[in-house]
Amino acid sequence: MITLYDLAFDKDLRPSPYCWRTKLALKHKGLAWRDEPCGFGEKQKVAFAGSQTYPVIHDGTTVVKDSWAIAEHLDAAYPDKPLMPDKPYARFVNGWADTALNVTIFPIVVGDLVDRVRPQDRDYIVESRGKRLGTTDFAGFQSKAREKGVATFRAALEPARRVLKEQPFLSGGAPAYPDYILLGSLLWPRTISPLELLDKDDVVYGWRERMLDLFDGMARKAPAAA
Ligand SMILES: N[C@@H](CCC(=O)N[C@@H](CS)C(=O)NCC(=O)O)C(=O)O
Repeated sequence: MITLYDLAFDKDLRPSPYCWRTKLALKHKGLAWRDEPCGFGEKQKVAFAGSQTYPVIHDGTTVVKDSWAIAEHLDAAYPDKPLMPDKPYARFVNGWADTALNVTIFPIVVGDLVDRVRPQDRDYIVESRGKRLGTTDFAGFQSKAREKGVATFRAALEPARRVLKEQPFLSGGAPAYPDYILLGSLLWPRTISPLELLDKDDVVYGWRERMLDLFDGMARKAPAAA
């Protein structure tokens, strides 16, 4: 049985875009897992993997940290239903989401995110994210960032839009890891912020609807921010 160490917020919200990649990849493979929710202050739970971040999986005797390494492991260990039939394309989407997309999401939801961490993780998140932003006025920072940030985020989605105008999923006629990467990024704000980031007319909105329906609506049913 696989154990997944997944980042948990207050009220058991599960926002981590990287953990979402792994959960969707496991579902794609039809694999069941044991869920181990972990707070920011519970890194001792993943110390056995030498990791400071989530996700981590324990699969039999194999320990894997980092969502990309986990996807590679799953394709090697469970070759049916490949996650990455076109690995260079998947690697490109992974890098695009990490460096061009997630960075545009963080400033526009950081206040909502800080409000929803577990109470025992609040000091850690205030200190670590405060250092990153140069302020602990997260609400003020978020409000200022939204003035231009939503448009910046939507512009960053343009590469996906161009693909989704031609085909129903980033991976073609059916979803695969590139789609799970992008959905993970969009589930992050959906889980911790009431802000709707997508316009209903956006082709990405329609794609997200199809993705939310996958696996018996797993992502749609996941607790989201009120
Ligand atoms: N490259 C890593 C990134 C993982 C990552 O940054 N996870 C965040 C949650 S979204 C984390 O665990 N952060 C811990 C912290 O900030 O202390 C991956 O793809 O798994």
